[in-house]
Amino acid sequence: MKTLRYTPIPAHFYRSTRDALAARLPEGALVVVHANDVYPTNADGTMQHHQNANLHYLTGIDQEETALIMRIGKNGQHVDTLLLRETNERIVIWEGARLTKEEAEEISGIRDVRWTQEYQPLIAQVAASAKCVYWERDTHPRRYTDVQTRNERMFAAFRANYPSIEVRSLYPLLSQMRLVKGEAELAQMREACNITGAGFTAILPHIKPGMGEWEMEALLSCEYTRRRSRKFSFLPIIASGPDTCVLHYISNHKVCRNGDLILFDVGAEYGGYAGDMSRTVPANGKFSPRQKAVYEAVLAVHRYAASIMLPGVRKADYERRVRVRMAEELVKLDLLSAQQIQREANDPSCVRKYYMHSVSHSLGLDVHDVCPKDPVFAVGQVWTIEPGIYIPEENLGVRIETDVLIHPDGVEDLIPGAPLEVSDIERLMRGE
Ligand SMILES: [Mn+2]
Repeated sequence: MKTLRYTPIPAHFYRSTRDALAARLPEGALVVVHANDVYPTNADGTMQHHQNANLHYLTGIDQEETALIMRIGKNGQHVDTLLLRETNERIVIWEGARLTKEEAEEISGIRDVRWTQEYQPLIAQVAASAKCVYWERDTHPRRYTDVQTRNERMFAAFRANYPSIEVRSLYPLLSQMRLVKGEAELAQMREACNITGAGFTAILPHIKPGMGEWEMEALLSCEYTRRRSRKFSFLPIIASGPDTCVLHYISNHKVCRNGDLILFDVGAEYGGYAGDMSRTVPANGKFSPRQKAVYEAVLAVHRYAASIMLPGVRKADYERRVRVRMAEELVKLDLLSAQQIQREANDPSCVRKYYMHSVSHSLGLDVHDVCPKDPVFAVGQVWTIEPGIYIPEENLGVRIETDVLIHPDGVEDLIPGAPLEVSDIERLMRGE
C-alpha cells in the first residue's frame, strides 16, 4: 500500500457513497466525474494540486488526471470504472511514483481500474447505451471564475460528440449527500479540527507586540505541518489592528503593535477535509476594557447561536434569530440605539453595519462546503459558528469561530481545546 501523509478513509466508505448516489439515479444513467486540473503559474511552474471534492467523496483518490465513470443499472446497481494517469519510469524519477492500479483499487474499492488512454474508447462505448448523463459541473451560487475546469472542458468535448444525450445535474444530489457526514469522514474532520486548534494554542505564548503577522503564519504553518496537515485549508487570515475589520485580509504583511487586537481565521487541512477556526487575541496578552467588552459580546452571541443550532431548525430562521441577539449586544456596546432596533425587532438589518456576514456555513471537503439552497439542520451535519463585530472607527474587529457537529440534543465543539474565554486566552499568552 502506498503510504500517504494522512491515514486514508477505508474503501468501504467510498463504496457506500457510490451506492447511495446510484440509489438516487435512474437506470441507464451515466455519471462522469473528473479530477481538478493542475493549474499553471508561469514558465514551467504549477500550483499545488487540489482535488475535485466530489471525486474525492466518491473515490478517495487524491491524484491529478483521475476520472470516475459509473454506469447505473436496475435498482441502484452500478458498474464503476476508475481511470488513472499511467505511471512510468520518468514520472517515478522526477515526481515520485503515482498510484498503481492495485493501490487505487485498495483506496477506492473500485475493481475496474484502467489508464487514462482508455478514457475516449470507454466513453464512446458507454455513451452508446446511456439514457442520460450526470456530469460533475460546479454550480455553487457564489462561484465566479473565468477558468474552465477539467470537468467543463471534458464535458464540452462530450457534448460536441454526443449532442442528443440528455444532461442532468449531479451537483444538487452530491450537495445534499455531502451535508451529512459519515462516521469515517467525521474521523478526518476531528483530526483537521484537532490540528487547527492545537497548532493555534501552541503559538499563543510566542505572540508579542512587534511581531510580524507573517511570523505568526510561519509558526502556525510549522505546527500544522508537523501534525501531518498538507496545507492550510484556505489562505490564513492573520489581521492586526485596523485589518481585524477586513473580513478576507490575507496579505499578513504588517507588524502588530502594542494595544492591537489580532484576528486569526485559519484552518488546517487533513486528508482532504477542512478545519476552520477564528480567534481574536490581544497582541500584548491583555485585553483592554473596550476590547474585552466587544469580545464578551461576540462570545455571548456565539453561545446563543450554539444553543439554538438544533435538528429541524431552518438555517435561515437561525440566522435571523442570531441577528436579533446580536442587535441586543450592539445596543449594549453603544453602537446601535434601542430605537433603531425597535423598528426592525423581528429581523434587525441595522446590525449589518457591524456584523455583515452570516453566522454559519457548512464544513467538509470544502471550507465553504456544498449545501442545498434552504438547509435545515440535522444530526451528522458539521457547521461553523462564527459571529463577529467589526468597528472600523475603533480599529477593532472580533470574530470567534468554532466548528460543531450536530447531535440530537445539541452541538459538539470539534475544537474543544482552543481557548474561548478571555481569561483562558490571557493565561495561555502568559505561557501558563
Ligand atoms: Mn468560516
